[in-house]
Amino acid sequence: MNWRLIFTKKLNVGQRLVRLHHANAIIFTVLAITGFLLFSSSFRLVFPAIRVWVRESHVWIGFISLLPILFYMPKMQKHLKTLRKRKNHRINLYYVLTVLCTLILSGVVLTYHRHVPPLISSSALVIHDLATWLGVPYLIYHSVTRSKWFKRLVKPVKKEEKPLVVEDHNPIYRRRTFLQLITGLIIMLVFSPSILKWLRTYFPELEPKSRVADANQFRNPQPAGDSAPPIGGGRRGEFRYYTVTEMPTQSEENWQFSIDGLVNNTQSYDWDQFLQLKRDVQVSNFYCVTGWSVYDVTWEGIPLKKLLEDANVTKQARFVKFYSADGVYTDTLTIEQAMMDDVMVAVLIDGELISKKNGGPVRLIVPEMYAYKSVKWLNRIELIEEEHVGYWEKRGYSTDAWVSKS
Ligand SMILES: Nc1nc2c(c(=O)[nH]1)N[C@H]1C(S)=C(S)[C@@H](COP(=O)(O)O)O[C@H]1N2
Ligand SMILES: [Mo]
Repeated sequence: MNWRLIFTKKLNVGQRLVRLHHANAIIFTVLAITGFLLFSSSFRLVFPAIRVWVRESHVWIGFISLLPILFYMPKMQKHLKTLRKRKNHRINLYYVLTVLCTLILSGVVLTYHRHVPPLISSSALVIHDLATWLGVPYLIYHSVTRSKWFKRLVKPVKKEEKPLVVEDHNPIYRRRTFLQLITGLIIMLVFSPSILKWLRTYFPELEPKSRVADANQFRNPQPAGDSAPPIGGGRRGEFRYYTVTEMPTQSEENWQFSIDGLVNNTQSYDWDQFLQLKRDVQVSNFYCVTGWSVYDVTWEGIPLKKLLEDANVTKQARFVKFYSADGVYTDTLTIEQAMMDDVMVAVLIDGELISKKNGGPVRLIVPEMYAYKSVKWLNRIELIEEEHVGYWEKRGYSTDAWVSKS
């Protein structure tokens, strides 16, 4: 296609609509692909280094996708007139426009999610996902069944074309309906695993039983009175389970937790010793920088402050580095941040052991910062002098992880 033609005056409305339509189709294909990469957990595993770059591109192209729609707006009246007698085409048009506008609006909120309350960004993410899974398969179906090669497949082009007769028993129509059905089925098949994965974040019951049963076989300690329901519990929202490696398998026998580096008393605990440490309960919110949040989560664990006091940190230490049993993920806090009262080395959620996919048996919780600070499968804390740059920070996430309180 020739992009310049979109802007020239010589075209009539019909031709312009076709050009806008093509521009839109290309832009949304790129958005669908980049969006899918951002959603995909395999992408998180295999290409973490370009994740932030893909997100930036998705955002920019998202803004560009506004242009064809803005150009279209003045022509909409005329377009609708041409569709006066074609109800299906009109419904199609309204549907497509609704999907596009919903995606763009929720996308803008997500782009600036650090400036809006978390409740709004969580809703925007749900809406963005919903519009994606309800809209994108349809948009693809629409593009395929309206494309030239599909039409050629239905009705091979011949020299002397006769006008189509609109009758149900016309073989061309039957063939078209059949091919449309097949196309629809193929698209649904391709999309269903992702849609199912998305639905599972909201309906954990959909998870196959074998995966719900937690592989982590640690002994459940006695929860504090206000940790388990009915006093504890009551969190709102769902976790999306993230990992950048295979989830590490840990067992009670070989589990080790250590605090070392610039401390006077290097500490090392096995599971029994770790459960002897005095635990607190806190209810806090959990914010992921991609826009989702879980509210009022009841965690029970050892305040980090307490562990650091036991280890007796030396004057030289300026940063606290956290290691994961996955062997790859790390992050850091300054000593001052690490000493905040609500930073917790958590062992229980709602009075039960934290599940493996949720980062158990032991994970860090830093409620006032985005959750990329909350290292899962935490097994080592090292006190250091020079700043360490964490896993995601190295790959483009902001070193300022504070959640704005506005
Ligand atoms: N070891 C490890 N810790 C991690 C991550 C990870 O991939 N690996 N992801 C971080 C991010 S970005 C978030 S949002 C939370 C997600 O926690 P959840 O998987 O329990 O929902 O864990 C954080 N801690
Ligand atoms: Mo995150």
